[in-house]
Amino acid sequence: MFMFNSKTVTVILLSVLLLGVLYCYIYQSHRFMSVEREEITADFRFAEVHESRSFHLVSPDHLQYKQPSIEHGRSDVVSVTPWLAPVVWEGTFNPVLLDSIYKPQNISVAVTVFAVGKYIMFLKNFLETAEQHFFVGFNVHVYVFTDRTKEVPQVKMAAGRQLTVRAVPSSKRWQEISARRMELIQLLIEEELHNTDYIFCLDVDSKFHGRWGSESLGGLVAVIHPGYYKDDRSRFPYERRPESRAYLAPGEGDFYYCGGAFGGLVQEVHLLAKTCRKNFEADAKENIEAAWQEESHLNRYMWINKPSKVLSPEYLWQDFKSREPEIHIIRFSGVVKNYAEIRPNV
Ligand code: UD2
Repeated sequence: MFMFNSKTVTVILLSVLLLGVLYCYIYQSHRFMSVEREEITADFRFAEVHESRSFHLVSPDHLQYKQPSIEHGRSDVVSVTPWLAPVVWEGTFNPVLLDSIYKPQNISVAVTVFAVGKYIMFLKNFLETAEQHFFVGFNVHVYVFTDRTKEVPQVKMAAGRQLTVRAVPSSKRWQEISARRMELIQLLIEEELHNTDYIFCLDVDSKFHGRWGSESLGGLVAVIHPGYYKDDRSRFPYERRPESRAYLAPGEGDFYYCGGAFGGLVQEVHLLAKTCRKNFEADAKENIEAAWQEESHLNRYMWINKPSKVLSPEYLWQDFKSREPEIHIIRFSGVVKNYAEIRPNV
């Protein structure tokens, strides 16, 4: 009879053990890889559906509108970025054509607006003027974040438009209220906006004066700040301390974008909000607060992730500024306010 000696038995046992370990490792890594692949595929499919909707522009047959010219147009302003994103100015688009492309898509647009503490006083004007000018005729869902839920004004809204109030805690620091918006926008998207196409995040101390509609739709949408658009980039108030995750070095940056208005496809804004929040919080752990809180992080984000549509300062003017010749229309503007009176801290 064939007999195993103890050496052979040890070798066999070790080989079996090794094979077992190898099997577990291969099995686990295959599982991990397929989960990752599924997530990527799912994300991709989600993006694909939205992308195809935003890129596939179907115009109704027989629509009559002014012939577009290839020789004449706005020559006093630049209407395309170096990465070939449109910069939207009055006179660069046809609103009737755009609405007739987007209305049949039955798109939904969410709006976030924060009215914490005394900023509740701006909400009525914001909501009333939004009814008159913001995506008129579209499905619009306004999300108001406030600590004064009982003071939210009753504003009559047209069919297809609705308002939801979300309670948020008060804060003793305006910087925190402003900056925490990214976190709350991220959570709102995760919790409620699965079936929403686009989102715009706007400052409450503002009002609409003119059309803001389908011409503003895009993947990632930024608004050029009215205060700096004629300045050299060295004068932009970016975060300049290299320790901060919002840092932009001299010689970097395209435009200075507003923290008071940005938007785009829901999944794009989700990534923006999540990234800015993460960077803001990582900075906070090291006791750094960027020069202009979330606005600085947004500017850093947009430097790397170029907006696919840029809105001119018509989309966020400031009432205290005198009108410039290239501004043919003011669509949305920040009202004049007394910071000392309305902010919880100075
Ligand atoms: C700029 C930006 C703002 C933000 C800030 C930096 C524009 C036009 N504005 O404005 O978006 O990036 O710089 O942090 O780009 N809020 C309250 N309660 C408060 C304080 C703020 O609800 O007590 C909310 C409110 O929605 C307000 C927003 O935060 O509109 C921004 O605060 P702000 O208007 O005081 O900031 P400001 O004027 O410095």
